[in-house]
Amino acid sequence: MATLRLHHSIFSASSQKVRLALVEKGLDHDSVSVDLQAGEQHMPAYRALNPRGVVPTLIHGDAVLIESAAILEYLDDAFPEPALRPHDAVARQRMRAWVRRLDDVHHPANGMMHYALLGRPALKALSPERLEAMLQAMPNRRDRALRAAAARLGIEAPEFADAVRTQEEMLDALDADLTNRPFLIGDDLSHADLVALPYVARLEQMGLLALIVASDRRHLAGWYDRMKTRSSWRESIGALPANVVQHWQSLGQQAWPRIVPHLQRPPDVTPAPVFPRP
Ligand SMILES: N[C@@H](CCC(=O)N[C@@H](CS)C(=O)NCC(=O)O)C(=O)O
Repeated sequence: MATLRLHHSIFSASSQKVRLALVEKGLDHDSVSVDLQAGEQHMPAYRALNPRGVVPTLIHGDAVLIESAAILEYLDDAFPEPALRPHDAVARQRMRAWVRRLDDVHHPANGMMHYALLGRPALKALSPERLEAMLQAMPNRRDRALRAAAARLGIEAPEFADAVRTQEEMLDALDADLTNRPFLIGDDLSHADLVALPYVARLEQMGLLALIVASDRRHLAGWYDRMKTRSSWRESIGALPANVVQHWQSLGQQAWPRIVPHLQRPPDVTPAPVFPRP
């Protein structure tokens, strides 16, 4: 079998989707880390593989594969077992609708929350010239505008408030679709679960677990617990460095009082502190 080589960042939600799928399908692969903070995604050699300058990129033999959702489809086409797509046409359409929604709507919101809450100190540490050069290197206009708002205004940016509401809507929609079924599209794990998981997990990693486990989102909370028992979780999202996640959680918890006003339905629990108070 031709080698699979994944160019990715362990911190990237889009990369995590592909890593989850590779583990679920039992596919060995080589890993090439792309340091997004250092701007390696914009180096000519990487941009030749992925012209948008984003991770992940999967190389399979001579094939260069970009776009995480299309990569998941490719993996199921090239390696049909175990299947991560339902056979039924309606169920498959529902899966693809979820994947499309998560990519189009919730991926940018996740990025905005990530950079405004967690990435801002690093963005603020850049000189104005370096920041401008980093923004200009981003080929996608929407991504660039969101990153500029995160750098300039952080969680005070109107885009941040919008992103919080967008992710709150995602949690409600996930909870609704998980009512009386173990996975988003029914009895079996599918792309929809693998594409949703990194965004839900990032909220917990931002110290916002209270949003996920709010008592009226118990279907979602149960699904999240079940997803965390899988080896695909342990080998990807669950393996992020603990010190980084603790740092992120403390940043998110500090910001919690300024996040609550943006929520339509604040949870009935407040986030617990990561570190016990003396
Ligand atoms: N639609 C793309 C989105 C990829 C994407 O946005 N990746 C982010 C990380 S999650 C990235 O590489 N960002 C580059 C940057 O921050 O400059 C996919 O699903 O592969």
